[in-house]
Amino acid sequence: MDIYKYLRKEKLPHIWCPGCGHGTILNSFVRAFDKSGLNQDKTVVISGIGCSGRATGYLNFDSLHTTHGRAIAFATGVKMANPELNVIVMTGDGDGAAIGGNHLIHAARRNIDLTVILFNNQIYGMTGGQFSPMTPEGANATTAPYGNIDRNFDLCQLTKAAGATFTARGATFNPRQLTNIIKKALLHKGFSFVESFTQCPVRYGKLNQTADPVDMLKLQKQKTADIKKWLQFSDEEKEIIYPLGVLNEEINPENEYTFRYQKIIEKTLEKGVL
Ligand SMILES: Cc1ncc(C[n+]2csc(CCOP(=O)(O)OP(=O)(O)O)c2C)c(N)n1
Repeated sequence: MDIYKYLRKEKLPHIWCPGCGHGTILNSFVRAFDKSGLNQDKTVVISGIGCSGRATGYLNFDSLHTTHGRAIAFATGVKMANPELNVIVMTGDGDGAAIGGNHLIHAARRNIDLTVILFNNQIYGMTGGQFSPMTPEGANATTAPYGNIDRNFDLCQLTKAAGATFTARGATFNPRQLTNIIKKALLHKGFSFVESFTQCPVRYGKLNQTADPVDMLKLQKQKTADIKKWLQFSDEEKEIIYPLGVLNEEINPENEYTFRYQKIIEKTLEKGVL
């Protein structure tokens, strides 16, 4: 596979710190896209602001690098204007779950055909390590030097409850699984949400005694389990271990937002309103 077909070589080297996992997600995305058979010229990648937001700058697709927390709002506009396009959002846990959390739940509620890939490094990386809604309880951040007291979200459960018809979780320690998950999400008709754990040794790790990226990958492995195995766990184990894999998939393309909107357009045309 020619990976450079999908990358803007002139934008490299990237800005990500040594040991950062964001490049692994980008790599998994490119491989997933290649396997999906989707048309690169009919695909738009959209991001907000953050280290994760830089991903779209490195991708050789039509792209929009938008404002912090608003990638899904822009993506909704693009998809509504041209439902033929494959519209993909790349966002961070701050961008997508804090300032942009509102857009995330409403896009899921509408079941609009977007694929959202959320780079969860459990912190605001770009701005220096403030805690995000995904910083674990008890973990340190520059704005929580004595430990974070907030509980964090389960983003897959949140988006599923809001109406997402595809939710999945992956992690950078297992890029092969992540690639498979992203490919399935890309091909899903409806709102698909993929959360990927990614290590941030510089902003998160240094404050939490895990500055070595390899140790962070080992920790990811310890704190996660494949969904098939996870389902056998006790309730106590399920509280502390995250399931990986496709967690929810409902196939009903007629329930998709732009499909339903098209029906309204047709109805008004029939009645001669337009
Ligand atoms: C409206 C607005 N508020 C705040 C900021 C500052 N800001 C830029 S990136 C960012 C957080 C990024 O964290 P995350 O989305 O988790 O991405 P990461 O950098 O960790 O990949 C913040 C608060 C901004 N650019 N715009």
